[in-house]
Amino acid sequence: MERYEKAFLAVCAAVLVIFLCALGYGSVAMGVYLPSHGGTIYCNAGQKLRKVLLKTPPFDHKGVQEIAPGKYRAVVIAKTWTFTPDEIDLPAGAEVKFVATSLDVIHGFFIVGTRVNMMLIPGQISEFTYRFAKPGEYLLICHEYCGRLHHTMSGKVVVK
Ligand SMILES: [Cu+2]
Repeated sequence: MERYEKAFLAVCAAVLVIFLCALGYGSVAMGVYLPSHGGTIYCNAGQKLRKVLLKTPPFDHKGVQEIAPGKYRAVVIAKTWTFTPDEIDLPAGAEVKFVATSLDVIHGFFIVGTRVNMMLIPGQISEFTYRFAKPGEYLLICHEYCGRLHHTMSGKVVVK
């Protein structure tokens, strides 16, 4: 084997090891992970997604619910160009599981300054768990272009 081939293989192996270490560090030490798929909302032929969704738990009770001491669930529905509810109030230090979906087109669900970043697809349930350690007001925005008034689609998370 040529000397340059060995050097090239060594560089490739080193780059692979560095990338795997970065992936491991990000997912284990920093807690970065993809949003999970919370399920699918099925409609029969002729049914409107809107009617089925609003009767399907947990979307029949939108908003924040305490599911265990210090643990909350925030159920949010996105539609052009609003989030319902558009204000989510939480106590500092609480762990919250966002459960969200879209009624019409693909929307984004991004809370600025946090790792909460999901895509909301009609008929699909997106979930993401996060702990808000610091009190403050966090901006919630749609970051998937969803039409003419996309830039106005926002909400807030108020942590006290
Ligand atoms: Cu949008």
